[in-house]
Amino acid sequence: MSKLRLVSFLLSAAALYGETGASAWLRYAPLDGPALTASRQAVQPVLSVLDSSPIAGSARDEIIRGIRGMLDRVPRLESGIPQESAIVIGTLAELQASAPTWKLQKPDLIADGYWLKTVTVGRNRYTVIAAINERGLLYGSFALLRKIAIGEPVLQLDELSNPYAPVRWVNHWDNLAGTIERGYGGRSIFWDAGKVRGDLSRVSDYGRLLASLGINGCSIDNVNADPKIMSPELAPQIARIADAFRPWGVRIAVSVDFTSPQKIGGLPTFDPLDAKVVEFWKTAIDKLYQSVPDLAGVVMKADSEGRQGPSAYGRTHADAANVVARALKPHGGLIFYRGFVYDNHMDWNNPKNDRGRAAWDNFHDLDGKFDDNAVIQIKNGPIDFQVREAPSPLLGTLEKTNEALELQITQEYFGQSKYNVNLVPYWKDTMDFDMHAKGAGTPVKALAAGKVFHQPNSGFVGVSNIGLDDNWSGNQLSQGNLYGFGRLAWNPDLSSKQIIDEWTKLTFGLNPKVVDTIDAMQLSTWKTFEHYTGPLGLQTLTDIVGDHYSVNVEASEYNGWGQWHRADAKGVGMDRTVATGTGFIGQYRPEVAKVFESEATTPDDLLLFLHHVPYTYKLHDGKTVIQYLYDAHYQGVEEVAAYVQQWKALKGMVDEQRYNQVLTQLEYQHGQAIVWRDAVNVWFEAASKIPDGRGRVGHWPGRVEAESMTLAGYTVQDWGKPGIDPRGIAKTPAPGTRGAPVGQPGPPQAGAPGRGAGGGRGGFGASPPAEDASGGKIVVCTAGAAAPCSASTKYTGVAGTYSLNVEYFDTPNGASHYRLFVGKQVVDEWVGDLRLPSRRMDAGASTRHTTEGVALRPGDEIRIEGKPDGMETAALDYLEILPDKN
Ligand code: GCW
Repeated sequence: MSKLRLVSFLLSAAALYGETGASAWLRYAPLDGPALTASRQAVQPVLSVLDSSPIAGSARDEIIRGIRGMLDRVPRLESGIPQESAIVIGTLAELQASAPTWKLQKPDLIADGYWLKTVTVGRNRYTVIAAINERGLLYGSFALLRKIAIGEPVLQLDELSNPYAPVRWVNHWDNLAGTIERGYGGRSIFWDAGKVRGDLSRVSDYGRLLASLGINGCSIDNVNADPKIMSPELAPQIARIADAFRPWGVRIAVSVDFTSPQKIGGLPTFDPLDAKVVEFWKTAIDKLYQSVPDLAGVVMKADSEGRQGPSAYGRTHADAANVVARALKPHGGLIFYRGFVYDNHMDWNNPKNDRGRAAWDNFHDLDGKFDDNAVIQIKNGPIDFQVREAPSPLLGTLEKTNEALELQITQEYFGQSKYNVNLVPYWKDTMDFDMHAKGAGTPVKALAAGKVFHQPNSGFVGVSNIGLDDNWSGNQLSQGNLYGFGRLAWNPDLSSKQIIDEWTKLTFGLNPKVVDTIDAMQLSTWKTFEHYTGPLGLQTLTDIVGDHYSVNVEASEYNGWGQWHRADAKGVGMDRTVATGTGFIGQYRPEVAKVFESEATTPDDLLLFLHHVPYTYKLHDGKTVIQYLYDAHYQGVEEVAAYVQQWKALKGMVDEQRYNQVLTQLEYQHGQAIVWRDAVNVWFEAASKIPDGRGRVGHWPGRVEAESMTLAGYTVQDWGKPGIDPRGIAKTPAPGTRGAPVGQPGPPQAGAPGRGAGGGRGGFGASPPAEDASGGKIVVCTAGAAAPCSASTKYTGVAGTYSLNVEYFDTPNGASHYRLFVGKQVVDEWVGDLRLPSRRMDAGASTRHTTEGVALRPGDEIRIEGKPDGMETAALDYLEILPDKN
């Protein structure tokens, strides 16, 4: 074995033992078998790079790194056109100059696009990576390496790939302090304690990941912008970030605060039409360009969620965007002005009020009034990245204005970094939706890319999900969402299957069993999540005034945030029809509106997003809405349970470290899916008074409620009766009490988990909803760590081997210690020290610990001992004794 082979053998053995995930999809793991033979035959270990730019330098280094890793060969660098088979990287102009006889021409190639072409001259075969600009060379190099890594043939190439849209950006909601709003992958790679980090090596690594997907822009600070981002002392620091990204062809942008003229400029006003304000923006932007000459532009959130905007002076969003656009124009910069503008103090009693209308109401009249370097950045749905929304009608409305589709890669409403939800099928669903903006055949993707109305500065923006965590995104699987966003931004015509399959192979290798299992799982996770969180367009029934994570059916109601689902005793759903509802449906083009206006033609999965129907309303297959809700939640749980089993079957085929991490994640998700199922189903059964036709809701086999066990030290806490908040059933409340003091939700706190108090029974400070606890009660141990509490029960079933599930509450303010006994024997012990998003004892803190293979005989005493820690009370919800599956 050569030395190099030995090294790579050792490396791959180590890889099977443990990978951190830091290499993400750029692992360049050694190939073997036919894939290795074929690629070695096709790819020459000789490389010549005709272009001398730093970006082409990145391409060169990447090719060397990739071939070394995958093919166990160290490419030899040559210049010009080698007289032997080689990989040749160069722009078309350079290729034509160096190899005129090859006559390489590709008129269709556009900026950033690439052409992989095999040229055969005599016995020499050249693998050519051609482009018309440097970025294209880099993107083409990554594309070639991707093909090799996933085992595609590269012997005879003739592949042109152009980007679908010029704008392929990520936004970061990173605060200058280093926290990240809605970030679940650790702290910011850019910022710390108000400054740019000293060590920006992770920024370079990130630039490489972005470049591998063709992402060409990145905004580096929160859209809830700190005015200090424009302060002169930060400019040279920001320049360091731009320097770290530049070799990867990623240009930076900054999010700016609309009140900067006042807060940073010291002016008495920030009126966009005031001459001094105009001057401020010009000078401030000029200064930024002195430090970052290739700044891509700025992002702006104004008049939204407590941020000030042009309405303060009676000006329009066009006035606001244009004043900055004009300052950017001489430098070629763009402003992304966010379409996410709505009133978060709406009266929830008024059935005509609808947050869903807001983007369109605010912007459609302004079409044509924005400068040509202003882009309206529009979220995919009209509400806010919920599990399923109809596409924002504004996407199909603007004809004379650049627009960009904003997608959220970070899983704010999708279980954050705790659940496995691959968002690619969800995004595809929106992108492929035909808006009929100019007759049939105008899908969202084409509109967003400016193809329909010929807007040149359009495309896709994703709110990124990465931080300093080793694995970037807080868990191994969420990396697939950044990958998927990038691939879709490059080519939204790729299928979900293709994108997920690539990602799986790049991330977990080519073993067919591994690939098939992970592909199938990732393709289905969005629908699974929908099943157990918010089916039929009900959206996510999550704690929208709190952590955006825990189940909390009523948190959306009785407050001004407008994420209402209006479930009451008789029915559920938002009536958004023109005929009787908010009129939202009228914002679509007539062909789409016609389908949505009628319940009968509305697809079932959007029914409750668009209509209010009785619980007994029959879906297209004849099932009632209420029964579907029950069934879907059971189905979701079964699907997650199946993921656990499927993953277990991969033991030994995935490196141990990632195998264990993913298994823990899926098992946790399974427990949470049960919490969601029970809370939602119990709530709807209580509200509708229609029992589950299959008799499952409220009847949980094998469950022993903690409050019914024999308690020593533990005391019972009663969370009340599940069901509709009294505000929801009050027929004629006293004047002035309706919709009133629900605690004015404040603007979102940077880096904070929620939106402050308020809302249904979900706000911080309020007690958790009763349905968050099985049976509405839990037990808590307030005795302190010195005196552990215990809850015991006598087993009365038949003898056999069982799984014991203990449902307990894991809050962030302590690490309680648990022991599980059968008789005198300790059969398991664990510590409640997960870092969960939930900040209090509620459904989000409710956690399941499973002990498998426990032999039980009638009469055995099962005892749970809980030792509290810090503020955590070793609280228990229930014990469940289920026949062992194994
Ligand atoms: O959904 C909301 C998030 C806020 C975010 C806002 C936005 C950056 O909860 O955290 O603020 O969207 O998109 O501006």
